[in-house]
Amino acid sequence: MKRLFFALWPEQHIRQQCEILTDKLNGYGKPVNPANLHVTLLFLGRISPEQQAVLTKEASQIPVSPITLTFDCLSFWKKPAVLCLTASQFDQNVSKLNEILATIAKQQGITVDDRPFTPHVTLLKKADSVIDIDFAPVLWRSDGFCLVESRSIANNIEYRIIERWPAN
Ligand code: 2AM
Repeated sequence: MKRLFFALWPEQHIRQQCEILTDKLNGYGKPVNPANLHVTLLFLGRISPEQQAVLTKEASQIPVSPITLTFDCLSFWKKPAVLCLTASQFDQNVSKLNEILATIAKQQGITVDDRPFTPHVTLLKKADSVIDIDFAPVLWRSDGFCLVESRSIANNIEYRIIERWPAN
């Protein structure tokens, strides 16, 4: 069994922009390792090899359009205690992709988060307050999506891309 999720993975310059912003937030929480920055499309949880094989096959058949997200807000989410980048408006292609992936996952008996999908990039964990700073919006262009494995190694979280599907 592997702990898996679907995600948008940033190009290097987007990762760097997020990293610069995270540095500005120094002292407000625990920064996410820059190598781990991403937009979760759908969290799957523990998945068997059989489920993974079906998910991979189905995902490869999804028509994928390029996605552009403008992350122009910093949001503090009290319950998970995170500070993340969010978008005041966003490309409906990303919501469509989330919906299709959720449908595929449910067909495999996987329980998925049914709350409305909000694309975001978690920058700080263990955050405890709203932060009001000026920053240049992060333009996140994505030419595809990935299936990613999450592993806990010596108290650190490590993500490994298992498969990538480019936009058509
Ligand atoms: P995030 O997207 O808000 O940062 C891998 O664990 C990723 O899936 C994390 O980035 C995490 O949060 C997201 N995620 C969504 N739901 C989750 C859950 N129930 N448990 C763990 N991670 C979850």
